[in-house]
Amino acid sequence: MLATIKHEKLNCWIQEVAELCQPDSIYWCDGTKKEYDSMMSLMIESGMAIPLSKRANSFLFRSDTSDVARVEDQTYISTLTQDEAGPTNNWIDPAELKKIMTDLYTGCMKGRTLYVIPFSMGPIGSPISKIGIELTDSPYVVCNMHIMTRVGTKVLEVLGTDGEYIPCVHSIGAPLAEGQKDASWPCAPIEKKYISHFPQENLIWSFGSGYGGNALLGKKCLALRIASAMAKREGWMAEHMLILRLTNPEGRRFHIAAAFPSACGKTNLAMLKPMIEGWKCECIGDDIAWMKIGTDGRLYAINPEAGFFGVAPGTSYDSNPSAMDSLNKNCIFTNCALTDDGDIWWEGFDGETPAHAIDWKGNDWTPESKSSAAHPNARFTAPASQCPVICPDWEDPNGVPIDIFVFGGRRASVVPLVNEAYDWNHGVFLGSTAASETTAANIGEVGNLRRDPFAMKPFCGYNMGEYFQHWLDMGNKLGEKAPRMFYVNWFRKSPDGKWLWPGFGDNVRVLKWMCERVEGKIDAIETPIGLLPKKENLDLNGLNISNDDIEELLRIDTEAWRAELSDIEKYFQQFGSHLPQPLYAQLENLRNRFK
Ligand code: GTP
Ligand code: SPV
Ligand code: MN
Repeated sequence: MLATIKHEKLNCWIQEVAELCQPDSIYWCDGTKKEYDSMMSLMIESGMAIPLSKRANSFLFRSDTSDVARVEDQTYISTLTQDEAGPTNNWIDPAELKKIMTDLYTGCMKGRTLYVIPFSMGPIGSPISKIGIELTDSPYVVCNMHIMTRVGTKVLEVLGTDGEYIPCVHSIGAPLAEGQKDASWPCAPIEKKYISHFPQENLIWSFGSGYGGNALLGKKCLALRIASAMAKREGWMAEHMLILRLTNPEGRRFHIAAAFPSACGKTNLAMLKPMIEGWKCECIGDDIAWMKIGTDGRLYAINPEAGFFGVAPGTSYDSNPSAMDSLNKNCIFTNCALTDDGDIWWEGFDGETPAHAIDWKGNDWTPESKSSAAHPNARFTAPASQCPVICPDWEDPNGVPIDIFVFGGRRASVVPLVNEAYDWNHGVFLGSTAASETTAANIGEVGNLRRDPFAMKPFCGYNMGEYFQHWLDMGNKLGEKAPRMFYVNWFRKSPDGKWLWPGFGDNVRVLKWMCERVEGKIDAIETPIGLLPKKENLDLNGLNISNDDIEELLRIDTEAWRAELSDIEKYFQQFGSHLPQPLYAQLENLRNRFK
């Protein structure tokens, strides 16, 4: 196949990487099922993949304990100046970083195969889509990329002899000496992991990790960090957002894009099973949205991915039946527990807790064990096409017109269930000040409150202050046709630590309120922080929730908000001259509304 590729630049680059990394062989991926199956067979043979007797063509993997999530502390935006990367990104000078990584890459694929993965983010050939080529020494990555992106020969056909692509280099950083037995999850030690982006040359270099967003480079690296920088230059948007279509009982469709931080509810909302009669929800995407202004002046979104890389723990028929129904076949499970009858299991799974299982580290586990059976960031990789509520238009190259933006996060207190922005700039203020408790999706402490603006803190490929300006600019361009903006918090707790809001399928009640606001059917209460629902306008039919809890969910704690004001002021300071003036004005307005 190599001989048929007449793309000189591509061939030269592959040659260069091969000379540096010194793999035993080079293999071009064609994206076929046959290829997937043979790659999986190799991994079963080596002991890396465990076939699951209960789920057709599905496999369990257990990662190294150092390699279980994204590594934000070792993720770099390497622009010419540090100022261009901004205060929220790690930065190393490009020449210096390339030197460090070139040393690491030298000979790093010895004893392994270099796989060439041509992939498309977005439907192949769509004007919004982008082509990437990932070079990796991990067959696990190849199989995951088959599910998460569109891989194969067709991509090369679109590329032709001089088409543009985003080069993505990936190595697990674990060369094999002759005769050396491979680890069941080879990777480099934590201090040698580097996830590097060179947005000014659209280049990605990843080393040392085989897990998730560190290794499946089409996802966070290309579709968010590199794409966000391209989008800024070219006037479109690349966001950490789910996309869904909600149809009301009259048949009117609303398209909603929502940005919540990692492990804060995008997959669950994207596939929600509405708990109120007559409303229908269809999933378009669960993690990333690429959006462009269409010829009619509205904002259109596509999902650049082809699969779900979803958080496993907590997923059940009770919380997310459509996700569960997507997992019956053709899936990859990573760091889940294995039951004695050959199925996967995790905390929050339906039914009885197994009396015995093998935990994610490969050890015996019983309900008495001190640690969890699945890792909190255990994930499933599932084809989007298997989701029973996938929208028939999910692959429409033109995308769907967005009516509503939702921002949010995990806040045990302060932030109410829902509020609406007064206008676009106020919405940008809400997005830019979003805060959330940290989760297991990143290696590091869990439960610390931090600002995660637009859920993009780990994913913005340039100066966050300039990114805020881009949001303001998009609002100016969209004018009257701009989506309406809302802020939600499903995670408010009572003083004794219980969720106040049932969440999941009941979140449709909040979405219904938003749709009725957009239709102009209902008015709202003006408060200092935004427009809040009148209690009687929230559809709580069939919901067993006390009046006190509803009051608490909608309560504005003035003292807590005053503290928030000074915290936002401090937070804004780090952006210096990059912070757009209108956001200072918004802060001033908020302060005044509390007077
Ligand atoms: P990434 O894939 O990391 O970007 O995450 P995500 O935003 O898609 O997160 P996901 O939907 O997988 O949610 C992860 C966690 O949030 C799980 O533990 C869920 O059980 C929990 N969760 C999701 N929705 C709700 C909700 O409405 N209420 C509550 N209480 N928990 C929720
Ligand atoms: C996230 O952490 O936001 C994810 C998982 O969606 S990963 O692809 O690993 O980044
Ligand atoms: Mn994500």
